[in-house]
Amino acid sequence: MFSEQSSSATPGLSDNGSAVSDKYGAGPPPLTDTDLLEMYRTMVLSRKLDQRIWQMNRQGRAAIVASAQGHEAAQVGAIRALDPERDRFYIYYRELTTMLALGVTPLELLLGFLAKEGEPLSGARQFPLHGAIDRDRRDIVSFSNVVATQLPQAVGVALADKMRGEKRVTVAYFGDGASSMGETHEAMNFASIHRLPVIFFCENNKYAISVPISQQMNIESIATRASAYGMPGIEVNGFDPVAVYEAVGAAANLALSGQGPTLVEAVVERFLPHTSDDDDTRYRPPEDLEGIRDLDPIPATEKILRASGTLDDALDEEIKSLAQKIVNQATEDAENAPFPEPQDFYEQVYAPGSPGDQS
Ligand SMILES: Cc1ncc(C[n+]2csc(CCOP(=O)(O)OP(=O)(O)O)c2C)c(N)n1
Repeated sequence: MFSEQSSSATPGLSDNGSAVSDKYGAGPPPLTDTDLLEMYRTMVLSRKLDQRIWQMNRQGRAAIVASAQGHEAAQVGAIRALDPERDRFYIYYRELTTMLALGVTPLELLLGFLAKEGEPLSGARQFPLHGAIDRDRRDIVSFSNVVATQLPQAVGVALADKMRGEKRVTVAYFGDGASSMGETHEAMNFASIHRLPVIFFCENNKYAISVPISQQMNIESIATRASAYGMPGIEVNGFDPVAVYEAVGAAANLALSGQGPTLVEAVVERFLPHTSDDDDTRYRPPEDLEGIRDLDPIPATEKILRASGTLDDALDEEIKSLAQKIVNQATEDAENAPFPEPQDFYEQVYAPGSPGDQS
């Protein structure tokens, strides 16, 4: 539970979080109030950016959006436990907060949604958040929209890291729907056999587009599958950024100390439809949507920060208006940016000199 009454030294640390450290040994260092405040800033920025992109979609300016609203705490908590410069991130399309937490700017993200030049993942030639950012900055990869393909890719790169003796964690992000794919089985099985430094980070929002989790699996918790592969499985409340930090931190310690992969399941809610292209009221019964916003991790984190005296009205107002200002400026800059040159279309598609190369 996301509980302010926790007896833990860390405000808001959930029972889940403590249990993880007890069970899996050394967890990450305790978060300070300042850490949590910084995570809150990222969550607020992500929400405002997400709202803006959604609005631009409705205005016909952004072609498609897969919203991260409801996933912010899970994504920010996970990155906090990792090292953006050391680790590798095999994301999927719903990782807006992850991207911000990794240092990708709101402008760079908006350039992707508006298909403008300068977008760092694919030069704006792909679905938003698809492509790759290379090691010079961050190792962020999302080669394909085909669900679950990123899992075996992440495992392959983790195998390479292990063979080269490089100490890095590779995180494979995926949803509950992707957990039903054959690739997920293959990736987890292989990673466990070879004790690869991988974190399988499942954001379970209980829907794969219109398919509810009850029609995907006959189990309560995706994390329980881990034992069948011989690896730890941790289920955390994905609305609690501290619990997610604890779980991913414990998993990262296992990976870095040669003890192999972990499956972390962050249970969240999808506040909006799957993407801007569907209407969730057509397939989610009203009682299913009712009250989910009451669980919103942003006001919940705000409450904890206020209770610890870290946040007051003035600072909260400053954080929210700064985030809005950043988003407004990024929107203006992205709208003023040019579209890519048509002749660049084949760049980064074919290897230079290969038969398909037309650059
Ligand atoms: C192999 C494959 N099948 C179907 C699709 C269409 N599709 C795109 S996203 C998606 C749902 C994925 O749901 P989930 O993994 O739970 O992630 P979420 O979008 O809920 O975060 C589907 C079926 C696809 N991209 N690839």
